[in-house]
Amino acid sequence: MEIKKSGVQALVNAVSDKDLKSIGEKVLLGERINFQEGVILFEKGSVGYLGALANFVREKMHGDKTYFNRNFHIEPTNVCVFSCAFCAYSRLYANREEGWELSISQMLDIVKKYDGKPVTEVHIVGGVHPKMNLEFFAELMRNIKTHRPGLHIKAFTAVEFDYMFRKAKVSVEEGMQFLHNAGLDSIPGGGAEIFHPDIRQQICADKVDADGWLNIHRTAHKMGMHSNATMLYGHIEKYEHRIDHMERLRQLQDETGGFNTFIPLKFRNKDNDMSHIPESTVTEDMRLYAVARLYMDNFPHIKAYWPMLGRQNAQLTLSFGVNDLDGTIDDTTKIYSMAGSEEQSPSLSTAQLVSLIQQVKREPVERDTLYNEIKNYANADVAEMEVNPLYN
Ligand code: V47
Ligand code: SF4
Repeated sequence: MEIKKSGVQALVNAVSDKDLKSIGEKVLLGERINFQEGVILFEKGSVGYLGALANFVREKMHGDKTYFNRNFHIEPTNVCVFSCAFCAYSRLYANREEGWELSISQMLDIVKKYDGKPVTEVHIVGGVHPKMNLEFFAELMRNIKTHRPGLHIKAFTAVEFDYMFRKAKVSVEEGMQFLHNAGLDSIPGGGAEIFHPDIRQQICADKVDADGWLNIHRTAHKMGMHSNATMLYGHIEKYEHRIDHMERLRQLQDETGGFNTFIPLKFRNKDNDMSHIPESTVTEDMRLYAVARLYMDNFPHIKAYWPMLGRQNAQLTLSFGVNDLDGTIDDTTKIYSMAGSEEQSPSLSTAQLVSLIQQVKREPVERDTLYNEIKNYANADVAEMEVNPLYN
């Protein structure tokens, strides 16, 4: 570790820009960088410099460990009352007969498909359908827990919570407690997009605002639940908006400590009302991941969601601050593929995920949702795993 520090130290010493040098020195000393410094990193930091600093922090926190979990997704519906400009779902409301909506028993059938398989988490997120209310989802939670009590339920974005609580006329505390009692264990990070109102007004004006999103997560944290946070980047936002977004999350994390993971989501431009906007380059993606690792100093984990980036770019992020690759996912439904992600029906076997991580000389570690380590695959033989049904 010391040798690596001296390498980054030499890089910091050699950089001629005085702002980048002083930020680099702060990072090496483990000091927090401020708003202005975050913006400077975006404006002036080369991909190489940002990557070296972020990798230094990543390795100081986690060494080569790269986490993943064994999970599957359920999307209850693709119909949505909101009209986010970047989302392929939002068009469907007017023609909702073309969309799908799953009943509780259909969703339970999906859960049952994994009986006997060593998955640890179900991730449930979808559009906001007016008929799927608080009681419906509480019933779903209860059914899943009755069928498989040990399965961790990570479900619903703050957008879905906000709608179902308002419709049921309950407070955030009451609604969250009700779902928690029914079996909800933790909360994924969706719906955050870009918090700053100048951008939010243009891309998703009609859904929960920044304070509402943050308050839902604060409430969950205070009940002892953990959650994730996302940021949809690479569209019309400026560097200031990205740092503003990260700053708001960093402040809430200082207050509650309830976030596990920050997940930057790359804007994909297929089949939505922002299709005219070009997607960000891989270089800009890597710079973003690196700044996220540097700025979000109180977030234990930075996750690359591989279906959005593609597998090879996800591997690359592991040198730019990322230490988590989400999971096996097994999603046969549509939100990402509709928006143009690399993966049409994202799913990787455990053997494939382990191999992806080993190929770039990192240490694969299977975790549960709360980052308890389940198994270290540093010395695993992928060829053997591939013929073992436990890993496929
Ligand atoms: O909030 C929608 C995004 C999110 C597009 O917490 C798009 O573990 C890119 O939050 N281009 C929902 N992104 C998904 C989400 C998530 C996914 C995986 C893991 C976790 C977690 C959370 O999907 C939405 C929105 O930001 N999204 N459309 C698009 N065109
Ligand atoms: Fe609905 Fe979410 Fe899509 Fe917005 S991003 S239209 S809230 S599914």
